[in-house]
Amino acid sequence: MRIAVLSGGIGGARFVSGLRDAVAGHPDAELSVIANTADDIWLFGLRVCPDLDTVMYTLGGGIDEERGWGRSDETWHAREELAAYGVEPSWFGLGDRDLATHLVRTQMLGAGFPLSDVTAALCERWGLGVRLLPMTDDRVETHVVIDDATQADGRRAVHFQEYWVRLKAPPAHAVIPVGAKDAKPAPGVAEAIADADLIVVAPSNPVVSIGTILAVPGMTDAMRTSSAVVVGVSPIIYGAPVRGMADRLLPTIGVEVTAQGVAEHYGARSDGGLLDGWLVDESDAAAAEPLNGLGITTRAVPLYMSTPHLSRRLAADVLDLADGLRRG
Ligand code: FO1
Repeated sequence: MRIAVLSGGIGGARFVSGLRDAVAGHPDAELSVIANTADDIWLFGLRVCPDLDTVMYTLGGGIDEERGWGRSDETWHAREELAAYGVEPSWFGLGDRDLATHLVRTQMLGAGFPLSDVTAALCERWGLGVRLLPMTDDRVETHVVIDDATQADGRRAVHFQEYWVRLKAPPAHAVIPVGAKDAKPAPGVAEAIADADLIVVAPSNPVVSIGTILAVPGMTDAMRTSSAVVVGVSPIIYGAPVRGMADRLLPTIGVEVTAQGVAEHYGARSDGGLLDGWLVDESDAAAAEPLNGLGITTRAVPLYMSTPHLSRRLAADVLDLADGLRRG
């Protein structure tokens, strides 16, 4: 069974880890993870790819579980030295072990390798057991428009990482995936979607993770024309994101911060949208009836992935719903 997963950062990585465990028994299971790269940032001359690294470290067993990003057993000497030199940005934490990943990536990019080759090379070390693909090898960068009284029009755009890490996600007016319209899906991405038996939209941020992946021209058409069953997992539980800032960003695209609102935003496959099925938390069971009415087969299951066992169970619920949809 070929499965393609659209994933962002921490929530998506935890879900993919559970899915890999859930299909461990299926010898014919092939898992491809298409990760968001619009969070990526140049820092001190190094290319940092947070969502790719979060999936790589989580599935490779190198993640810092408590933070959900960066490396376990991390030290911060380089960061302290950079701060001692007074160089900015000091608000983004680059750990010493994590720096090695960015050094290798930057060296390979500098030698002319595309991000997809670099990612495959880095993943060699970690033995993920899944194929990790950047959504594109081209530059796509999420900028967020926020208030700024010092500007003539009272607004300015900041890189997503500054918005999220330094500014702590203030109210936003717009989210712009800069460069998206000129981007192409990375090698293997369109095929992973076209050849999939199941496509899963992971419980990642619908605006700056899933939204940016879908902003790459060709992605939504590939999903709509794929013969795969498409099942999504709500990133919103009882009106709030499990983590992150989806509640701040969904209003910028006019989407309600609810499990139902996000599903309606992705749309029903039968209506030209993306979803065949949708999982909501038990606390959002009331969303099932209206969504079923829209043609999105919806089930209420426990969505919190606070342990690997729960991630595996959620993944099993996705596979179960997909099975039911395939049988028709
Ligand atoms: N998130 C933070 O809140 N603070 C940080 O200092 C920080 C550093 C960092 C370094 C490498 C990396 O891969 C991720 C890092 N993140 C940090 C998380 C990052 O902002 C988010 O994981 C994604 O961009 C959103 O999914």
